[in-house]
Amino acid sequence: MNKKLLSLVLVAALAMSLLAGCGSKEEPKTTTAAAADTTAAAADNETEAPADTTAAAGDETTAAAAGGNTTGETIRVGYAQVGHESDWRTANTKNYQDVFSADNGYELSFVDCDNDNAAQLEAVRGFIQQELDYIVIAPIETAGWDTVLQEAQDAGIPVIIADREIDAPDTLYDAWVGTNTKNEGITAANWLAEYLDGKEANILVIEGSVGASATLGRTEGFNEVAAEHSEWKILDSQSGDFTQAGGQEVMESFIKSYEGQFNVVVCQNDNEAYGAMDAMKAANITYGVDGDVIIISFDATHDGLQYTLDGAINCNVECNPIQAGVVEEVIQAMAAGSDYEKTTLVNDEAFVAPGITSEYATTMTEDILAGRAY
Ligand code: GZL
Ligand code: ZN
Repeated sequence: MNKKLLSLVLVAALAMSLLAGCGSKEEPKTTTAAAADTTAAAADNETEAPADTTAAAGDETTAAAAGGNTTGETIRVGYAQVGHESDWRTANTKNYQDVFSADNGYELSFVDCDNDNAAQLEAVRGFIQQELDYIVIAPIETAGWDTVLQEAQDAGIPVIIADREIDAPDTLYDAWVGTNTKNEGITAANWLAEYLDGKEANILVIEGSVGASATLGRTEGFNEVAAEHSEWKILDSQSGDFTQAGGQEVMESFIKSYEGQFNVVVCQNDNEAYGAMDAMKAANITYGVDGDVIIISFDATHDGLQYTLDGAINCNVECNPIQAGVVEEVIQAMAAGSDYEKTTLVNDEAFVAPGITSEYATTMTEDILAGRAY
């Protein structure tokens, strides 16, 4: 049994499918649970999952059962969300609004912190003042959390860190639910090595938001594998802030400095890839499976996978935004006073354009795209 199949069997045995809300482009005002079922299977790559994590639990029925507050009283949850910078973020926000709905027995205080650290700390302090029951934080940056987490702890409010990671002692928060972005970076580089098969790579990287663990992880993971390939050169690496405008701007400046010298562009999320494609098109630079430039992207959102299916993006490494169901199960366990996992890893996989077969990624098909929930 090949490694990928083995890991799929392992993950299937361990994890159940996640309940997923359907993503939408606009910031949803109110939402109804339009849940579809996605199975998050892990793609195998060279590193181990971090210690003491469990695969995301909760198949559709479990999540539906858990998709409801069984304590008999309304639970007040604060969610300090990164912002609205990307399609990934929109899908993540909608998922939280679907799961922590009034119908499900919750009162969700949702704050879109617009990628602003100060606003995010203020939002958390606001949750503490309102004496909410639980605080969930998707941290914009890894740094600067100790003081406010101590304040939440002193106020006796459990805190769940979600999506991204923070640089703080894990005694300062009660649980973590998210993805392993270093593994995502490693998967992307492992795929590139397989695809290039020894050929040279002159690589440009459009990084995510400065100081975000997703940026740090993808960069660290990719660079760790890149260091094993003397035939690769990373020409430049700049932040596109996880936005389409940022991706376009950085790609335009890269073209000015490196036109004709690069054959790989790594975009640390789909929205940056859309911007990079616009910039390359405007400069008559071809990309994708039939082009001169290989594009690697992250997130595997709906439009990102459409571009992958179309061959415009060669490889797209998923980062699963559908995490609210797992966060809810942690909150329900806390409310019931029962055990819960301190860290829960939401599994990802990777996808490649039709015509590409890979040990590290699944070849895209119409059916896969049709079956995706975001
Ligand atoms: C990843 C998440 C990142 C996505 C981006 O876990 O934090 O933030 O990759 C999003 O699309 O903006
Ligand atoms: Zn090599």
